[in-house]
Amino acid sequence: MIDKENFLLKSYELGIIKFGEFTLKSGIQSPFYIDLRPLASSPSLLKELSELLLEEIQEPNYQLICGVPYAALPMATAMSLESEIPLIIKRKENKGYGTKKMLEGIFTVGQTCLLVEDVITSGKSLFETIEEVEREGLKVKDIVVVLDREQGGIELLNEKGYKVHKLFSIQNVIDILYKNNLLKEKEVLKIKDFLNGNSLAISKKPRLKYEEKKELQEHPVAKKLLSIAIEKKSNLIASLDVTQTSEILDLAKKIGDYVVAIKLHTDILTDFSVDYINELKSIAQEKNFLLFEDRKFGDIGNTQQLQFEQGVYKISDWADLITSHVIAGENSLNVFSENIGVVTIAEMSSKGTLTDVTYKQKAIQISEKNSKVIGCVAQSSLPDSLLLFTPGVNLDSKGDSKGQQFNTPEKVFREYYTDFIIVGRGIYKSANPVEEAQKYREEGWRSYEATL
Ligand code: 5BU
Repeated sequence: MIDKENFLLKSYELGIIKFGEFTLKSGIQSPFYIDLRPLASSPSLLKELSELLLEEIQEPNYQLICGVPYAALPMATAMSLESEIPLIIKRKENKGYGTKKMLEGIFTVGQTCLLVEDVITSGKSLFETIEEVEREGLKVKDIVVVLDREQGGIELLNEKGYKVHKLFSIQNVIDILYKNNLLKEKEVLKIKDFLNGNSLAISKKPRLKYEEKKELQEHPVAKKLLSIAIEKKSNLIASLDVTQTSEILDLAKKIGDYVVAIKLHTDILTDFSVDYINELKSIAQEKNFLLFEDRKFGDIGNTQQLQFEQGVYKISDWADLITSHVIAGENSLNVFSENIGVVTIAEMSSKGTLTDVTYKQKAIQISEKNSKVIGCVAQSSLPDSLLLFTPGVNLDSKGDSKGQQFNTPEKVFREYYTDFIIVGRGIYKSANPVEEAQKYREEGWRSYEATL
């Protein structure tokens, strides 16, 4: 058996995939470019490839092999030699003289033909080949492709009843290259953004407006948060990481008009009380902002439930939004109540965080599946269905001595298409928190509008 990963790594050395900025035939800007033709320059790799492709079809049921011109022709030839199943050749254009045949080779009506394709994107060239082959009275059941760009082609073919077998998807390729240190995390993120249809600078696709996001969201807290953003022209969440309830109440009154939510770490308070929470709730109501408890749950479901509902703080009684890690797996999120918006932590802002690309992808998968989750904390873009909350935002500092890394509002909107900026010390530590809150609100809104 040939090792697929090993095959890919050897092929990569031939330059079959390049990373950078490329304009595809369709005019789309892509962060990678694939050309499998150089494989034919290595007979040993071409032979390995043919064996891998033949192995993909567990129950061979074909009497002919045909490659989609041109890149798959040597592959189909090698498969024919390997399997001793005859090859037929599809012309790209007819000869213009003689027989005008589009298929060359010896075959009889009713035979089944395996199609071979190098890279599948929309499936257009495959559909053309299928049409020609079927017009000659042959049947197509199985199709084998080396690489799926994951842009919908396979689904279209499946819908029409063709069975598509793929050796690699672009995600597989990226994961393998990343694992082998051949791609940097930043490049991986760029490519995954592109594949998520969420590409930023790369495709120049405009971001969704808050109004459009509101339509996409089912959760009432997400809708409410977006409504406040639209109404106040603000995407600012102030993180009031102070230790006295009086400081929070004072700041909340002063800056409440400029924020969509106030984020809290209730467990750092030295004088928590139910009266304090009631007062904060009434300020929130009056000033129209939500209460966001940054509890970062990270335990098994049963413990999280106790931490959420019990103890001194009884978070479930008053929070509109909470943060939770997904480290304990998807079921650990089931304990939060329906009326609270869960924001999962997909990626942290601190230097050396363990939330790498793979972790983030898995966190997104869990978050997308769970109806209680309205979005994620992250430092890069997310699928449109999730709201993006970005902490580590400061206009005057690049970081602190304890690992925090700061970006400007402008950068996180331009590069990640964030939805909400979370600002802590930039506001509560400043000499004039009201002025700063106004400044971050304006800067955040201006940066959001610039990306539309
Ligand atoms: P700062 O003072 O602006 O650094 O405060 C940032 C806040 O966001 C603070 O409450 C952190 O606990 C919180 N935070 C963060 O900074 N980075 C993260 O990745 C996550 C939360 Br998750």
